[in-house]
Amino acid sequence: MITTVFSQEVEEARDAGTPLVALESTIITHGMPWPQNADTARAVEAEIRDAGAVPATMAVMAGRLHVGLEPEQLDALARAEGVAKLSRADMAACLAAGGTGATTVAATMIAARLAGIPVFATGGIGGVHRGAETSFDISADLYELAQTPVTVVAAGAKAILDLPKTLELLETLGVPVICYGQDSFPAFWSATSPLPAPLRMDHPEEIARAHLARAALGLPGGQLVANPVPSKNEIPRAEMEPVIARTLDEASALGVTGKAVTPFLLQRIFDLTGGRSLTANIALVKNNARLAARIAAALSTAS
Ligand code: PSU
Ligand code: MN
Repeated sequence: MITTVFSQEVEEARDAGTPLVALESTIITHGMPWPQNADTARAVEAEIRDAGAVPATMAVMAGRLHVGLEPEQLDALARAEGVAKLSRADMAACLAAGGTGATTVAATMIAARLAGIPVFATGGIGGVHRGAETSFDISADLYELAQTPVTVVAAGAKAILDLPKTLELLETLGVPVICYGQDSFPAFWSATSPLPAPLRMDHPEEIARAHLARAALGLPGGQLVANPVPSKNEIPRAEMEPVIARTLDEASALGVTGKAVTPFLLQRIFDLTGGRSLTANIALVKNNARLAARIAAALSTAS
């Protein structure tokens, strides 16, 4: 029914049993401006290779599901405009229509499961938006974590969100939130937050064992590994909060809703921080890629 295309290096990794790490493409098309998006995508892939694993960047291109992109495909996606942002609700429709779309966290988890890749690195997951009690804007990423068995390494949820509500919903959905090496939940651009870590682990091997234990218990769903941005690249919360509040006011004044909200906020935060938010974002994605590669290696020896 659907055509899956593996990149050459993913194909070789599958044959050789080399650990794979899934990567999303919405961060490339909707999360960062060109050309930093292309540079970052390449740098993140390189981090994974340096750690002995192989990157599998997911995307739908011309109606085919790509698991791993060739360098020229990655570049074309980074330059493309008007690419769809695909989540659980619209991924199949895009494939059926022969369309092209970038995968969010939810859609990347679906592709990773299909390809047998248990670990995925990104920047920050979507979550419960501030004001969700009236807008009902809650990312499908949370529900995907509840049902698709992929361990997602992120710097927490994007701090534009309502982080306490996001953690509450993750708990309700039975998603383990594992903070890596610290006792507080990271806040994307900021390494820490006042929110206590629901779970803490300090070793990739332990995270891998927890992933396997969930499967052994017959539990559906994945794990969120919340890995703080390296402290030298962080923007402290006290500095971020007024910026976030201002961009949220702008979004509501302009009537930005639905899928456009997250890309709009990220772009305005980039403008208002003079690009520092992007520097932090790039550093945290690379950091997440390194940790994901270590978890993938631990999983491939443990299973
Ligand atoms: N992380 C980033 N930048 C991004 C995203 C994550 O550093 O652009 C994307 C992810 O693809 C995530 C999506 O799934 O934002 C969430 O969008 P929404 O809030 O509309 O569900
Ligand atoms: Mn949304």
